[in-house]
Amino acid sequence: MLPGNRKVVHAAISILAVVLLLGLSACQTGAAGPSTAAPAAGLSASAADVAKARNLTPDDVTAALKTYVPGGKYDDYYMFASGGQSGQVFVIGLPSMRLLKTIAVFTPESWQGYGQGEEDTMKILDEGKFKSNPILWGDTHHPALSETNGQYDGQYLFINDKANGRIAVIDLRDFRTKQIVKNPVMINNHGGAFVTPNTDYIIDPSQYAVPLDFQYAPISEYKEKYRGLITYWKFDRRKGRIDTAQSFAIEVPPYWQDLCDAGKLASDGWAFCGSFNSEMATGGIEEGKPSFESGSAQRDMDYLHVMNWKKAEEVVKAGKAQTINGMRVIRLSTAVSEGILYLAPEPKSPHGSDVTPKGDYVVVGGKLDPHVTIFSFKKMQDAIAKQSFDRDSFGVPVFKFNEVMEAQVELGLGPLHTVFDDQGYAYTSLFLDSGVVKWSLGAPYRTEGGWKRVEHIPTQYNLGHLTAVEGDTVQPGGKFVVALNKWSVDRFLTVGPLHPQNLQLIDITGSKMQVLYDAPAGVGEPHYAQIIKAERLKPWKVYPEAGWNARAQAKDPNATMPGQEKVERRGKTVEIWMRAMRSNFNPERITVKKGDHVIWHITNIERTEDATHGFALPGYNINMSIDPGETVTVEFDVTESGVFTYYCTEFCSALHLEMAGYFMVEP
Ligand code: CUK
Ligand code: CUA
Repeated sequence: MLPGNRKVVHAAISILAVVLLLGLSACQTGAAGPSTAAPAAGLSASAADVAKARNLTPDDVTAALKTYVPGGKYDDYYMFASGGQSGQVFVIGLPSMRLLKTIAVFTPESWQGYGQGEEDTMKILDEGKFKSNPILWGDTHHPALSETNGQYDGQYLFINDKANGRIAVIDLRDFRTKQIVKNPVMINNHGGAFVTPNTDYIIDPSQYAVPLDFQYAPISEYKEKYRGLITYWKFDRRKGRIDTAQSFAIEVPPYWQDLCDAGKLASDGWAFCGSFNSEMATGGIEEGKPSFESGSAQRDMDYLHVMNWKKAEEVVKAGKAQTINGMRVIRLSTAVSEGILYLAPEPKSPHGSDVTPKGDYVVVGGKLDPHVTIFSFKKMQDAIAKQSFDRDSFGVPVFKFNEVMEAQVELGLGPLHTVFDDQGYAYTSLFLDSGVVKWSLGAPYRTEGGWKRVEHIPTQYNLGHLTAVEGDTVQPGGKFVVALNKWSVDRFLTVGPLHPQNLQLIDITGSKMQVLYDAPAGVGEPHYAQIIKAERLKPWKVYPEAGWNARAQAKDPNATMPGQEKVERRGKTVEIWMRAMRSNFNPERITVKKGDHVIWHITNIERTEDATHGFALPGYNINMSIDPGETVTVEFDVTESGVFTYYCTEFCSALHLEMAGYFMVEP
């Protein structure tokens, strides 16, 4: 559609909205019956009747008009939301809030055939194992889109697994996971993934301090032996992979490091990570000692970690890091002596650490403080120049709070995370007060009224993160905020004691914020999400050529085109090259012996959009999805004899049920 036409349509919609609203208000005041509500050109005369019959208020109708995306029309934005304990990523369209896809990341997913036998996906999951323990789930928290010059570029998505200290790489050409890296030194993480402005690094801080390298030390040696670790995973954009050999980490004190954000523009080359157990509480509630909950909330201040990662990169290149289990680690003493690590006191169990669009300030929430605290990057630099510090008990320089703090804004109870719009406003989630607070940024963002609370809108309920359109980039997009709520008491039909999470879409364009839509997520707890303009992505509709290997993003050496189908036996190994198309596999009969080893390649030669085939082999825990153009491989030992029927699991044509074959295993 031409932009001009689009404007006309928008204007028409606004007129419709106004007409509808007028009609509705009239109905509600009883001035006019529904049947006399003025019909607008092209609008069914019964629309007002529908609204009345369904008990919709004028606000409901406006919200519906703002979010409804007719079938066949596309959403304007993609939202990538963490899937929490599901270990996956949700792809949601905005403004409709329709769930478009769940990307399988840390957890096997059978529709996509992820981790259900298909070799490459098994290898990806296997990369994420801890020593010899396979790990088949994750606790995803923070998705991070790749950036170029501080703006989302729509190429890659990264996400952390808090539970097991891992980061995954997703390629946004095919929305599939390509790599999982397990931190070789640290068992958990939390504050990742956050990318530097050109995606040189993915920042990944640990959460709960432990001895590095999975060593054992009694908790009585907490201060001496336990540590935090902030890892900088090097991303090789050309290969689309994290390069573990070029990555490094910084050892930090055993405060429980929390969320990070990368500096940008003014603060490019720096990173900021909060923490919340600077008390170094070690728990022991069972022995009558203070619990972690109370022990870690004793001091008035915890520490924002301020790191010069460009300097750290140089120090590593100069060979001053120590390699631990393959990871180059800058030891704490080196980080201090080289001027890599500083701390800024931050009030009361902080959470969130969000850099403003120009990179000049860092906003920190306080779970037990009604304020957000805004730190000035320039003031930090001044303090470093003047060497104006205190020291913590590890000798790390600690800025004087009043010398680096720019402002504090009282917002309400439990401020957590902050995102930004294009008008110089910030939006902060309030966990305890269950709402979003809009507040204004000071100069240079807004010339008048700076650093002031503007407006509060309630959400249902217990809001964790919130996200805004490109709201953590150098150029936020405005328009929408999404509140990612933890609880949804009484919002939806009851589905047992485990309620859905509630994602609420909020319009921020008007003079007052308006909740437009509740989108329950019944598959895991989204923590953070990012919203990107749809036009920034260039995803494939089918793989570039038939015989494509999705992991390598290249032609598969075992691609099997018509006429190339075959079965070969080499000793006890049987290798099959199979072709799939509507509506048959070739070959359709395969005979092996119990005790054989099978290597089975299947190529979907279809070039038609969405002509996906599945492949299920019962009894062997195998299900694959073979997307249009894709070649997949499965390998297994033939442990049971009998007659097995393989079939296509995707209803691909009228004769899809006939897309089947026999796998005969002789005793
Ligand atoms: S944390 Cu979940 S609400 Cu993991 Cu970002 Cu704050
Ligand atoms: Cu192919 Cu069903």
